[in-house]
Amino acid sequence: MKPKLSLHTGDITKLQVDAIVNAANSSLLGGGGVDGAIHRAAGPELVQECRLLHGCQTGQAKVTKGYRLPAQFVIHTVGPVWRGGANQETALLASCYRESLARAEEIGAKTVALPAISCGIYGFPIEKAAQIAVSTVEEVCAAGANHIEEVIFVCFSEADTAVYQQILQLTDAS
Ligand code: AR6
Repeated sequence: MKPKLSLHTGDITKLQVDAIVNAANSSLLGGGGVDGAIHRAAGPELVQECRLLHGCQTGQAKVTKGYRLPAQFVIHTVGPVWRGGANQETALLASCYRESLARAEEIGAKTVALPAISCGIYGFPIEKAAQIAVSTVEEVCAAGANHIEEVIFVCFSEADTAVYQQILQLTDAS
C-alpha cells in the first residue's frame, strides 16, 4: 500500500501516532529543540534507554519506546550540521528520512510523524531541507509499505508549513 502524506503545524510531542521521529545528536542523550521537548515529555526513562544504544551516526536512526508520550515509539535520527552544502549534507539528510522510515516499518508503525530534521540548531536551510524531506519520503512511499499508512510532516511554525505546503502542492494542510 502507498502511504498517505500529510502536513501538520504544531508540537510533535502531542501527536497520537505510532512513532515520532526525533532530530537528535550523535550522543542520543538529549539536547535542545525538538530533542529537548521529546525528552521532557517522555520523562527520564527515555534517556535511560538511549544510554543503552551507545549513540547514533549522522544519517542513521535508532528506536526507543515513547514512555510518557502519546506516541508508542521514538525513532531517533541524527541530521547533518549545515556547513554550506558541500559536505554530504543532502545525502545525509535524505538518509535520515530513509532510515527513519525503515525503522518505522520494522516496528510495524502505521502512523509516523517527522519533524524538519536539521532545520533548527543544525542550520539546514528550510527550502532545501523540505525538498529533500518530501522527495525522499515520496520515493520511499512510491515503493509501497507493508505497515506505514500515513506519514505526517510536522512543522513548528506556519512559515515552515507554507514551505512544505508549496512543495507538497497541497491546498489544505491537515
Ligand atoms: N515539535 C515539532 N517541531 C519542533 C519542536 C517540537 N516540539 N521543537 C522544535 N521543532 P532542532 P536540528 C522544530 O533544533 O536542527 C538538539 O539540541 C524546529 O523549529 O530541534 O536537527 C539536538 O540534540 C526545527 O524546524 O533540530 C541536536 O544537538 C526542527 O524542529 C540538535 O539540536 C529541527 O530543529 C539538532 O538540531
